[in-house]
Amino acid sequence: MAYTLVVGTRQWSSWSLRPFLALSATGAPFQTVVIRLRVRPPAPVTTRDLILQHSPAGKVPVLKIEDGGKTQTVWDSLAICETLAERHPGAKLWPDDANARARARSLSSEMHSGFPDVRDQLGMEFASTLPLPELREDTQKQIARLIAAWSDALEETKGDFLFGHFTIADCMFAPVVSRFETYGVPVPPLVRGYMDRVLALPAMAVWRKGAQEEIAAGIA
Ligand SMILES: N[C@@H](CCC(=O)N[C@@H](CS)C(=O)NCC(=O)O)C(=O)O
Repeated sequence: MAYTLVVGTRQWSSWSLRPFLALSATGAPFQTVVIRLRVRPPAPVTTRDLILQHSPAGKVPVLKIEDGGKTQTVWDSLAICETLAERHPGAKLWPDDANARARARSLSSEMHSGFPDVRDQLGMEFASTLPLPELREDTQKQIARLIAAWSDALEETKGDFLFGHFTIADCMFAPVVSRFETYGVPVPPLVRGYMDRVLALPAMAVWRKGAQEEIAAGIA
């Protein structure tokens, strides 16, 4: 059995970071294939051309699972995380408690389908520090919701991560942690502590090194 995770430019690909963290948390060995984002026509080979070689959906991340001579392709960040949780129960990628698991799934789905203004105004620039732009009212409301959601979970579980130990909910929010760090979004101490623990994860350091290399190579 072998895993290959196809991701986008690490400086920018917030969706790719999520399953990268989940896969890293399983402890399973895997290979990472990086596709350069934002290569558009008239380039002879575009980002889209390259992604279509891996998935008909035309988006990264994509997980390829080679098992017994067959290759299973899984695409979309949350579907990949769910698949990893099923395949690696020992990694406890979801909380054990059914109520906590339902909350973790709700928060993960809320992130997956929401916060459009935060994503638009505070684009992920993983290894950079940038000035905070003037925030629209909707962006401010979404930031307040993120801080409230994280604070509620941290107060309830009193753990290092949203549901005590590291779960898919933390993977789903890690790109937002990165955005808050990049743009210096003001946060209360409880959230600051959470952000520091996410930023200090070994897998985040691996991702950061990749993003720094992309910047140095002039491709991000
Ligand atoms: N809902 C998808 C979103 C994936 C997505 O939008 N990925 C972007 C990169 S972060 C992409 O592949 N863009 C294709 C392109 O730039 O051509 C997921 O959760 O995986």
